[in-house]
Amino acid sequence: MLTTTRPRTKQAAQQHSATANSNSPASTVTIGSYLATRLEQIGLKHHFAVAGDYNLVLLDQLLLNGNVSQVYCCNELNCGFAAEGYARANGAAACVVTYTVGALSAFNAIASAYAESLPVILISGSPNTNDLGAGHLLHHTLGTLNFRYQLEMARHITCEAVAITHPEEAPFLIDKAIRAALQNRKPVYIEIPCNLSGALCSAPGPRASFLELPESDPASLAAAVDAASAFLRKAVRPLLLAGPRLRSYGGVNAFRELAEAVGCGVAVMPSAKGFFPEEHTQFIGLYLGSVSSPGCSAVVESADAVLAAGPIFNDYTTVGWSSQPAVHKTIHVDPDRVHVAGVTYNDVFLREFLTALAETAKKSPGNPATVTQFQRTRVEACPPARADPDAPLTRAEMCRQIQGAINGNTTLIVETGDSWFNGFNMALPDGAEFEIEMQYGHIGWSVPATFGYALAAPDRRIVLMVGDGSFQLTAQEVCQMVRLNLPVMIFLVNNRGYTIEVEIHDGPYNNIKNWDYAGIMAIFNSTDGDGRGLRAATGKELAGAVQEALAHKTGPTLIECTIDRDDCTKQLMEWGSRVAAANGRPPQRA
Ligand SMILES: Cc1ncc(C[n+]2csc(CCOP(=O)(O)OP(=O)(O)O)c2C)c(N)n1
Ligand SMILES: [Mg+2]
Repeated sequence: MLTTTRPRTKQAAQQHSATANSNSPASTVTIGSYLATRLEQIGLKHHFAVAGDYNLVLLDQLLLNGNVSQVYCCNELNCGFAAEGYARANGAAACVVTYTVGALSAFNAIASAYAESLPVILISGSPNTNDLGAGHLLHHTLGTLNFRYQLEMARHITCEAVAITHPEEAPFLIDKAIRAALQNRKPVYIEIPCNLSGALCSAPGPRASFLELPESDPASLAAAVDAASAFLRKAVRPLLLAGPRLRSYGGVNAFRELAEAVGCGVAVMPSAKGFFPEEHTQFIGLYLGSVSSPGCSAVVESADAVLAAGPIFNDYTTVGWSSQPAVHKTIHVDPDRVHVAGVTYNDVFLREFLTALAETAKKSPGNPATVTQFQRTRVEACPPARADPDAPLTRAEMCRQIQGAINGNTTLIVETGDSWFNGFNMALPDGAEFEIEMQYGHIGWSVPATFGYALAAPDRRIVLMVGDGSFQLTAQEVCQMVRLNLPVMIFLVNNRGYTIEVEIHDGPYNNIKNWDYAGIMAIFNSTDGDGRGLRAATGKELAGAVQEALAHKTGPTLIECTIDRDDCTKQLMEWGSRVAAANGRPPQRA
């Protein structure tokens, strides 16, 4: 018997009944085609893939859908990160890999999507159902008769993991997983046996209710809003702090509305840079404890009420636990609950809470005390001086020139390393976006993630800053930018090592083999590519390279910027020493 998927909401029920009529009597499609339709319906124009015999029929089925292009990656780690980057620009993403040898590599990137709250759908081909329970040993496995381990491992790094074992249950399981990803803003896992991708199941409706976020408990929401608004009203110096989860949980616009209703100063956490316009009159800077942007930390730390929306306070963002707003001064808004001065309101969802609080705040007069305080004490940043064009390139001159390439249509992507701090110091004009993977912090993330992001945002100017050490992990994926003619600008910072690690704790392990990074582009181009690899060892060379990169539209341009090994930001030096101190705390006695 074929089942049809059952809608859960009124809106979906209407759509479903329209579908049921148009498709009746129960029409059928292959499981692969069902999945392709669902991917299309949730707004994907691409999915990422690496082929393997357990997924080949599935890839064939997905190819039949002309509205979702199949995009290939060099390996499954990169494939997962490409999807992670795509989800940042597009809201969701999918990647398809083969069993174990592929999936276990992809898991690292899927864990990143979990940490960064991005709905990435990982689809893995798996063994033929006839082999399960038949005592057959299979390739690409552990060489045991256990074929459940991959599903069990996936459960730890996804919010839903399903394995299809019969065509009849495929529509239900696929929908269940996709709905979970979109509602929780976390990755999910779908396992499809190689002999089922082409098997028939019931046809999908025109659109399921995937995008509906869960609703808050009304009483809990009202109580949280009452408590938070009283807390903000009685504050002498209220302040808003944007956190990294704000975007994933749909709160960016509501946050701005709330900020404008309260009229107070607004700071952003590092991973929330760009979530509030930097040119806004209420913007007071990037808050990162003692290495915040100028004038910001004094205002944040002297505020008597801080509403932190979707924050992540970890050892890095608190600068080795040296700066975390005190609980009694804080309204802490999590994706699914709110804490007001330590009192928790459950089942209150971020976007609804911020929207309702903004409505309430509009009824009271604003309190601009923290904006005034910031303006009184701020030191006008003087534009960095242009270096002697023939002098050896410095980090400061490199950043000055990269800043010049950033406009309102730019997305600046920064890799783990001193590129984080260089990125924090960049000014974002209105419309510019900023991407960072600071919770997971996997070096090498940025190259495939930039590839994925660039595919999803073809009209934006994509600028990547990546260190030499990070680049060496995932460099191959630049070839996919060449293959698809993506005009990404890559600033490869060659400081001959793991400088961020040098500042935390130095040793011989922080030295790396030098590469001819600019020369690598010729290898990726081979006979048919149009990537450019340029070298800049002086300001003059960099200026010429930037001009060439801006004009080059038929492929990526990698500019290898050579700077001194110790030429790093002062913020990295201080942050590094504090993180080292936190890492080095001796074990506590009971
Ligand atoms: C997968 C992974 N392995 C190791 C690390 C530890 N780690 C963090 S930053 C870093 C070095 C980054 O060096 P580079 O990209 O050259 O940046 P720089 O600070 O030199 O600008 C390392 C090894 C990590 N974050 N992720
Ligand atoms: Mg380096």
